[in-house]
Amino acid sequence: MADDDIGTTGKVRDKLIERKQDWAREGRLLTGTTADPARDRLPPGQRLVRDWPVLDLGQQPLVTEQKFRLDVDGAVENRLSLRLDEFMALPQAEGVSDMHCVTQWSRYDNHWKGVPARALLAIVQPRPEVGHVVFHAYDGYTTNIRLDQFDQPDVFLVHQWEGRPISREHGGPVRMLVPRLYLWKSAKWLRRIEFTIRDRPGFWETRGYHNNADPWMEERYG
Ligand SMILES: Nc1nc2c(c(=O)[nH]1)N[C@H]1C(S)=C(S)[C@@H](COP(=O)(O)O)O[C@H]1N2
Ligand SMILES: [Mo]
Repeated sequence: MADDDIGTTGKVRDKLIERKQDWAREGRLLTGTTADPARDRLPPGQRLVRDWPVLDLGQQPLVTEQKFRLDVDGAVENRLSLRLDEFMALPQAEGVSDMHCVTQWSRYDNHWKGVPARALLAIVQPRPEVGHVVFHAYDGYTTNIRLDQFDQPDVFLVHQWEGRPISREHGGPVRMLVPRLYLWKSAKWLRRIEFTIRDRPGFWETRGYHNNADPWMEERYG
């Protein structure tokens, strides 16, 4: 399967995607309230979990060190195409953040290690006209955010969770972490980061999910 081609052959997967699209149309799980992140740590309609649920399109690519490549391109001054050891040699930092999934679970105090988005920005230097970022993954998944949402101190390209390498099911060796947006914006099995001038909605964004995905505004669908 090509990197940019979501396989649509799996019947089970088609059913799963259809069901989620139906939920989006029906506005399932919406409480109709909003909250202030400064006051309310838990966004509306969410409940806390202690484990870390696994959600994806049902296919978990095996991205070996041998196979791994991370391309950073689009409208940037300096493009990158990194092997895993080259990625690990970029500036690293640790962070603690909460996760919020549109399927209603939240998990507090996750410890991460990885490359801060801002460190990457300093290296690749997006051109002034860049306004958006598209993440591409090894399973063909894509998702989009604005540049100002990427350019935040708590956004990381992560490779460790709770002191251990991120597991295959959670998107290892390297996944995105954009903790103040619903978790579908955090692409697992990261393959490519593309800086774009115009917005390009990704896999779920073109299937009824909200483009902006702020949990405190309950931007689940839209
Ligand atoms: N590559 C890829 N990334 C993905 C997905 C996916 O299907 N493929 N699913 C998204 C969705 S809908 C969610 S809720 C989170 C789940 O991450 P987790 O399985 O580590 O909890 O991953 C997001 N990133
Ligand atoms: Mo999700």
